[in-house]
Amino acid sequence: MERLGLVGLANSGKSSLFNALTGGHVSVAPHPFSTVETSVGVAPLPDDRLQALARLSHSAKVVPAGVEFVDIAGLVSGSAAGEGMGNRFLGGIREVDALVLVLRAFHDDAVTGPDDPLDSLETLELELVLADAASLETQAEKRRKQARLRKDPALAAEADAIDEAMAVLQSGVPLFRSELDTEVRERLANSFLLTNKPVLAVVNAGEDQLESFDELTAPVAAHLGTSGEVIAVCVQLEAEAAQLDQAERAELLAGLGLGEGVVPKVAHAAFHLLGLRTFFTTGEKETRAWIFRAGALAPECAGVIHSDLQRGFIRAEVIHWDELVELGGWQRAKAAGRLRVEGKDYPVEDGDVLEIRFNV
Ligand SMILES: Nc1nc2c(ncn2[C@@H]2O[C@H](COP(=O)(O)OP(=O)(O)O)[C@@H](O)[C@H]2O)c(=O)[nH]1
Ligand SMILES: [Mg+2]
Repeated sequence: MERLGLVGLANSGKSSLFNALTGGHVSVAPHPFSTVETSVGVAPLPDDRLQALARLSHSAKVVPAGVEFVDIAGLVSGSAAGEGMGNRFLGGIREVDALVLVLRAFHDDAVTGPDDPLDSLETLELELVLADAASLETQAEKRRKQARLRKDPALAAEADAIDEAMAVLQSGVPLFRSELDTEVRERLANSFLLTNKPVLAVVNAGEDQLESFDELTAPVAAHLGTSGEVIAVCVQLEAEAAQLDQAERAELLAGLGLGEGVVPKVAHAAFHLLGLRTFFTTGEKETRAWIFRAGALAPECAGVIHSDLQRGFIRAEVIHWDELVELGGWQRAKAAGRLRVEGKDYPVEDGDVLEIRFNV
């Protein structure tokens, strides 16, 4: 499953956001290093299309898609130089697919740490930049040596990309905010750099800041430009709401003018950041959302359900979810001749409902 890492300064609200996203129960405390262990949890992706399909099929079960989040300890200013717990624990997020930068805006004298989102972002960027620069330090030379030995131009190109990245990092700029070509950034994939990942910023607002979401996000949005989306969330409130049953939660959040809450928006933004799409399977047993990468072909999508379905893939019967709902169900769609039969080279689209024919 695709994974996002939560990064932020100590006490920015990462563990609280993790709990709000995953309904988990990670210990949350006003202690800079309360999160020593790395936690991984799945955030379900709310999707109205699922409910519509489930009603149609009288499904006994509904299974939403999910994205994984990783919660690690917080950075403090100077982590790269060994302050706090140092930055060792960043290893826990080297291999995630994207980062969520958690930036504190809430004021609370009882909770130490900075509470200006833009300041926090700048400190955070610097620590990540220093961590990346340190991990790249000896790599360009190693690649060049390997390139010579193996006469491999791809390794030489990688060494050049590392040099380019190093120059950017040395100017204090994280790669996600740099002007490096996508091609260069792709060549750095083997280096597992923290700042070479797509980012999404979450500004953690206090309950007394519900009216000022726009003012709180504006400076961060200006700083990130097109490099990343910014969403304001009152994390603590939504983490508490996540512990309630659905009706109580809806009442609490709607009462505060937060609609269904902002956390689902964070999960959706994360999903899009990763270039992911959803297809569905539906029947009496269950209606389920499955995740695939934009552009994936039918057999690969079948493989998301089960490897046998990919191995023995024959064809897929396909219809877009809204057409299926409009026609009133699978049998009616079939009778109306509206189910398409697609082969191995069909690029699945977001919102497709699939039935896979296979033989193993
Ligand atoms: N007042 C207030 N406190 C919060 C808010 N969000 C988090 N906190 C508190 O800040 C402390 C640190 O939160 P935590 O999620 O553990 O931060 P982490 O260190 O980034 O994982 C906890 O005591 C939380 O209750 C908020 O929106 N308002
Ligand atoms: Mg924590």
